[in-house]
Amino acid sequence: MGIVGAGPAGLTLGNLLQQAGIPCVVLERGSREYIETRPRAGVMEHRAVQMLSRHGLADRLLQEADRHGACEFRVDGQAYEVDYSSLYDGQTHYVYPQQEVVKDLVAAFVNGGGDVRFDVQDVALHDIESPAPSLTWTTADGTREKLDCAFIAGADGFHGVTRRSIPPGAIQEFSHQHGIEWLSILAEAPPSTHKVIYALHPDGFAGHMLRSATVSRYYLQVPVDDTVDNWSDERVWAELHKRLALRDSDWSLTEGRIIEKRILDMRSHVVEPMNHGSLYLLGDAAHIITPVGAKGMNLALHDAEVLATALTGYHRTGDDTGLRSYSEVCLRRVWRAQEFSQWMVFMIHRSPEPFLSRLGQARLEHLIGSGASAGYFAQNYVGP
Ligand code: RFL
Repeated sequence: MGIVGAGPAGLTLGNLLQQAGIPCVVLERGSREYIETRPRAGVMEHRAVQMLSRHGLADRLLQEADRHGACEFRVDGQAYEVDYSSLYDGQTHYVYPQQEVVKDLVAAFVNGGGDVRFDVQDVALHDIESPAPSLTWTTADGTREKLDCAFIAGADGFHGVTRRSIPPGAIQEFSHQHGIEWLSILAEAPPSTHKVIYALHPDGFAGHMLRSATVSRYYLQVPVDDTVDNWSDERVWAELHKRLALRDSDWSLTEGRIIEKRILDMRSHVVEPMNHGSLYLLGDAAHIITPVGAKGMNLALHDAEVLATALTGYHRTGDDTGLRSYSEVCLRRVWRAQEFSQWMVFMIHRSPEPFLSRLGQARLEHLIGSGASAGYFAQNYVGP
């Protein structure tokens, strides 16, 4: 098995295959240090954590992660809490930075004898429509190497090489630009809240996400085509203070050193089917979703589990039922997550079209005021 990409998807797959005794090699463009320090996600669904735990991959996570069962919507300076855990069997999110997930997965894989090649360049896929595909790449010292495999897993993210190796027309690509842009900010600041905050403000959405005791993530909706250069640290904090402010409350936002600022492309993209010949795509290589609802890494982990189960079944008995249904099983969850994310995007952003803006407001009022709507939110937010 050749796996391209050592992100959460590729490394989870690698670990599960290794545990099943299926030999695999993971090819990663970055260094080990790069992947272990790349901050991205932080919110994990309970099912994803249970899956990692079943495979002995969540020991540190279970010790260190915070658990969250409520979030807060702020509208016109008023706070509304939604206790989604109590609405969904007591299930909670786990807050654990993605780079820590990656660190744990690399350690488990390498300590178990796993083969990861870091710093590889120019990965190329060959004969993916045959039962004997291969991968070639250039090592850090310039040597070209080759791996013959039975299957290739494309876990190299949205901009990777594997999806682009599929001939045009063999897969269908669904893409949607949400017409919204966020500035994503990571700061060395302790969280100013115990729960995620979604603030709706006339100047645009603002979010306060939790990552760790010393680092927090924030989001600001910014005009489409805005650039990071327009956002000095002072302007970022001023805007966050303004949009997150509460009336009649002594709540305040704690500032810290900003360590990352980037514009987020609020785009969704899904590939159907998620396999072609001997190539199976997983995680962001097959689908991306807006960060609203915190689903991307969770979907990546689900894909990895489904693919590992299918490959293990095939390896043990020659039964390819799991491989044939891989794409369908994953896509059902992917589309459900896309629908939920879109539902939330619509609710927490004010549209330039006044009618749509009022519909979004009505959706939020329904969520805050109705048990049925809150139940839908809870189930999809914490993970179906
Ligand atoms: P990754 O993590 O992008 O890993 C792909 C790996 O492949 C390598 N690679 C290559 N290697 C070899 N050859 C090539 N040609 C290669 N091209 C790329 C890369 O170096 C990398 O190591 O994909 P994967 O594994 O599918 O994981 C997906 C997640 O990273 C992603 O969905 C999440 O980060 C999305 N996301 C969130 N997901 C959640 O579930 N919960 C969250 O709270 C959450 N918050 C977020 C997020 C994404 C964000 N950004 C940056 C878009 C917050 C943010 C700000």
